[in-house]
Amino acid sequence: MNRAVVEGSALALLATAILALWFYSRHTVRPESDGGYTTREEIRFEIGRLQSEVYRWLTTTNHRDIGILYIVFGTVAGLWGGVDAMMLRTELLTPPADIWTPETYNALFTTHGLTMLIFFVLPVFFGIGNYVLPLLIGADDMAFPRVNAIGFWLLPPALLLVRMGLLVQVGGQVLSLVFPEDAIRFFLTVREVSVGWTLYAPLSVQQPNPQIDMLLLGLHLSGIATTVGAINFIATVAYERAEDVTWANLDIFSWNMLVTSGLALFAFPLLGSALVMLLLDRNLGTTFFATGGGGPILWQHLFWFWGHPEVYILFLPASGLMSTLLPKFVGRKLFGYKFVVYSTLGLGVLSFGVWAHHMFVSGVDPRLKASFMAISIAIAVPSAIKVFNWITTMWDGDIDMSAPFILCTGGISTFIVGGVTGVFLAVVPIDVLYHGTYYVVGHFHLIVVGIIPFLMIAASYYWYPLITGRWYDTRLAKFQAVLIVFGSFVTFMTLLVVGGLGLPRRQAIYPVEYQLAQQIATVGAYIIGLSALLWLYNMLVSYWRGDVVQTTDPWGLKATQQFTREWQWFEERMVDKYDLEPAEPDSTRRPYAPELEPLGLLGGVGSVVENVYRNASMAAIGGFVGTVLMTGGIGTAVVVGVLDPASFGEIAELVGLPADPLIGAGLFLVGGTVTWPLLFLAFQEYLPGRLLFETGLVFSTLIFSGFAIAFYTGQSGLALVGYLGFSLVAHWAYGLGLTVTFQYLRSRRRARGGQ
Ligand code: HEM
Ligand SMILES: [Cu+2]
Repeated sequence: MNRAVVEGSALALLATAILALWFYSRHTVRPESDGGYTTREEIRFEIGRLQSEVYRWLTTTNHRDIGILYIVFGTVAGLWGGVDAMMLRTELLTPPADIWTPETYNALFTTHGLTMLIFFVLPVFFGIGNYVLPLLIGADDMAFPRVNAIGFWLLPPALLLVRMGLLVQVGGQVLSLVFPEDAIRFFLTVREVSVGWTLYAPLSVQQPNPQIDMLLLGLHLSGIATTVGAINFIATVAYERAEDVTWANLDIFSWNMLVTSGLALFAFPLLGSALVMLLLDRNLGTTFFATGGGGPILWQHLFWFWGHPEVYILFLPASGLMSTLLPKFVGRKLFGYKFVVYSTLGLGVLSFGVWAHHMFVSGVDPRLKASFMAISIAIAVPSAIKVFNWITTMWDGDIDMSAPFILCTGGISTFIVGGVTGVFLAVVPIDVLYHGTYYVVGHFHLIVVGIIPFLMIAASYYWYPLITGRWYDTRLAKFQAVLIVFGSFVTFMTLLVVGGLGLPRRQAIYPVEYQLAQQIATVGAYIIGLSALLWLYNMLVSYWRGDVVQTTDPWGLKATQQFTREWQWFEERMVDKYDLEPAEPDSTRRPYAPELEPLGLLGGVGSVVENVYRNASMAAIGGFVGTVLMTGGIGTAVVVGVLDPASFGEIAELVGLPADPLIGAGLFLVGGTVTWPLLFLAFQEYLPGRLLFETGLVFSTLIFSGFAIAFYTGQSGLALVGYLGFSLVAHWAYGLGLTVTFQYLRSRRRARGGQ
């Protein structure tokens, strides 16, 4: 099939669908009083309004408008990159390269990676930052509003330069219907770049395709745009804060945008220089990256010195959103604010010290490798601090099972699996094995498709009432949230598994025995694609047809004292515009009061039995959720090879069944669902500490110790460390699922008027 035509049509279809939706939702809400005929004057008025709207959007310097522009731009780029991804996964439905050619496949993963990393993630985060950061810190606008506009308007030409290959190719197809081949030679020689998103020399120097030069120029331009935007964020946070906003109470999202911008400021100029050097090598005969000059390894050093900080530039705003949103949906303040700030700063500093972990197989000096390995593993510490702070924030909370909450917990789980698999890759011998396999793809996609877009979507739901004054469709949103979390796990866990079995990445053709796994991954990817479209539909249609927000506190944040500045701003606007009264909470959340919970050693066995009886259904649900969460960790451990599946066989043997790992796994699931939560409920009052958080942690650690000893199968050295690490993470994930489910079910029961 012809790639350019397929992709061009897919994009055209998408654009038409969006326009149709726009038309549909605008026109069905405002019935004309005269039966629907528009007069000539009205048409003129509409066109006049359209002109002034276009003019406004092109010239605006207001931070909220520019925020919207960034978000829309990023979303368009994300959809474009998403079409690439769907095409990639479609090719992989069958082992041979029979849908697209291998060359096309190479072009697809190159443009997919670049579009997603450069034109989707950062613009969307800069957009969210532009919209809410000044509101959060009580500033009137960004520090340099015009520079802000310039920073944005550099991006569309940059994207066009980078992706011009496709446009030229589609143009060529159309022209070739009319003109002879000779007349349109240019259109036929330019094609999308296919050297991989890392643009490794010498391939990127030697390929004649002129589109590579366009791409380098486009990337350079986007780098300038990013630097400009970053300077603006830094200046805004440093100088535009309201009087009472100090460094000690600056909100977490602004902290993250600040650190992100700092990273961008150090990283992007370096990328810019490297791109110029590559351009010179390609066009003016310099030899920066030729074997006689600096050599191809020089490119890798320069590239990854930007490239690794870049992954944190992408990740930090997402973690800032998590720290901002999660507390709102569990009714508790963020746990350990200071440590979350320190871990953010720590990640920022460390991320510049690990670039060579991408080069473990590139022939770098082994002594260097060892030090890069050490720092790469050390990076897990600040990441883990964040995770534990999030988990602790949820503990004992009043959980509001809304779409943003589902996305937050989904994001934490993908980040745990993505992060832990990253720690493994940071270990030289393991990376030597897995480098270049789907394992790497699974690892980084659990982060770049997991936590990052999940949190973008969560933020879009959370601030939707603030931005539009309307509600999105909450039921559709919940469905969409569940769908995207599910799709991501199906897709990328499968890739981790086939990578663990050794399937190389970046290949259109693969051995037949992987077909089923590849198909599962593709179906998962389609599920992700579908949920992205549902999100888009919800955002667009609700803009015109959603329920109008009737309160100044749509999320009930006053009740938990989390009514932050941007909502105060919203409240003032609503009061001004619609004469609403500021919302008064019915009650503020009751503080934790242990004496209200059943307690007492004297109650003895009687209370144990009573507890179990009262809580059996709760236990089953909680146990099931916990066990499923845990399976992710254990599955990864099996794939990585630190846990022997045979140990599951031993579980079966213990109860006198044949030593089959499958039977064992089944028993494990049933046992995990039934026994452990019942034990937990029965003994919770004898375990030390606060009812849920500490007891949950102690309980899952105890279970972990038992498990680790019982099923130890003779690992030693690194494998032993891995075995213990994985089991611990898996059990804590179990404890998290269990206790959060309990908490949720309990709060529902309370809400229904029960105990
Ligand atoms: C914070 C979010 C993260 C993002 C967005 C991310 C993204 C990526 C990307 C895009 C690659 C692919 C490079 C390629 O094309 O070969 C990659 C590879 C890698 N990542 Fe991550 N990563 C993240 C976190 C981590 C963490 C926490 C670690 C380890 C502590 C880690 C360690 C690695 C290593 C060692 C590789 C190289 C693997 C190889 O090439 O064999 N990453 N990551
Ligand atoms: Cu890295």
